[in-house]
Amino acid sequence: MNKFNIEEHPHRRFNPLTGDWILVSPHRAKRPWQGQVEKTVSDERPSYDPTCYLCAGNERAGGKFNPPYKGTFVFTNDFSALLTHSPEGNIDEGNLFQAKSETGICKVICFSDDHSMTIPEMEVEDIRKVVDVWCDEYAELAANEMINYVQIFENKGAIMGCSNPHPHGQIWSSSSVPTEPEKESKTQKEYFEKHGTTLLGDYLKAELAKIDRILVENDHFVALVPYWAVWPFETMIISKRPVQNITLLTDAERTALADVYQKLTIKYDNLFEVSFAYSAGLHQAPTDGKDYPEWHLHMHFYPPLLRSASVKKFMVGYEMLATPQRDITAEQAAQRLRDLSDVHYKSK
Ligand code: H2U
Ligand code: ZN
Repeated sequence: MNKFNIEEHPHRRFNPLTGDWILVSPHRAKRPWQGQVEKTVSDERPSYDPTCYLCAGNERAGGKFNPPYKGTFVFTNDFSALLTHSPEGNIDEGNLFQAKSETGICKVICFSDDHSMTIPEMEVEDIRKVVDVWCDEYAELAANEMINYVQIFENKGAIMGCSNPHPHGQIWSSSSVPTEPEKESKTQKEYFEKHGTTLLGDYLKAELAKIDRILVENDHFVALVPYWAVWPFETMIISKRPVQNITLLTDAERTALADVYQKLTIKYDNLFEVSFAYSAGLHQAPTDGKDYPEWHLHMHFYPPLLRSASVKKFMVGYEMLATPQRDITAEQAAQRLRDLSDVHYKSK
């Protein structure tokens, strides 16, 4: 029997942020592919679309009109998944039937008045305005006694179920801490109590010493492929300074976040020369008024594409029933992304 080689042999990897294990099968990456043939779809769009419910001045479902905004624009989701005034209630029938009423506030953020834009095609100074909106919204929602967690996210691309190509993101804030941040809260607290430093601070230091999973680095942020990535081109942005939430970022750090967000998404677009779909979002400390020194601000990117502009990874079968699995290793994915140009393919 030859020696275990992480580049070649099936293995499990641990995600210290969630406590989950994933399966990696590097030997399978060599298997032949006879799948869909690529067809190039043009994604050219006008700067203004009279039928778009996010463009300035247009009517939304439900009859409200967007103002003639420039830059960013925030509004309360017309079809909010959470409501401010749902009645309080609790069902607890012997542990097996539990339910609790839940309240919250959902918002939509237009990143730009330009319908044709996407984050990787926007200027850093304009993405910085999006970061500023995130900060303002987080602060406002955190000040609301009802809200104990603020989830800021971006769902990009029809393949991710995004309903409209107009550049936008969402915020869902709630009275409970949802499942994923709850898991990360627990693991980060345990780590901080044991080591006195943040889990992601130590992880980032170790990654910067290794280099092989680093994609983009500026003075204040790093984008990398996490060791435990599940999606083929999953990445994370981590702040170099451990901060609990975005409102604690300095002026220079806010711009650096906009910069790394742009550079990472340019690499994504360049991978298959297509506007690259993903779900991305910030993870930060709960907003229940307590102090969370263990919480380290970061952003996850979960893109579904695997092999080309249209061939996506399916989380099905074994993944649904047992554990997530990937073929190409995190290091191979990082290498591919790192080798790509920092200049957007459309502007070449
Ligand atoms: P996506 O980012 O997944 O496409 O969702 C867009 C959101 O916009 C969605 O949550 C909201 C939907 O409820 N929306 C409005 O608030 N007003 C509208 O007129 C249409 C869509
Ligand atoms: Zn639009």
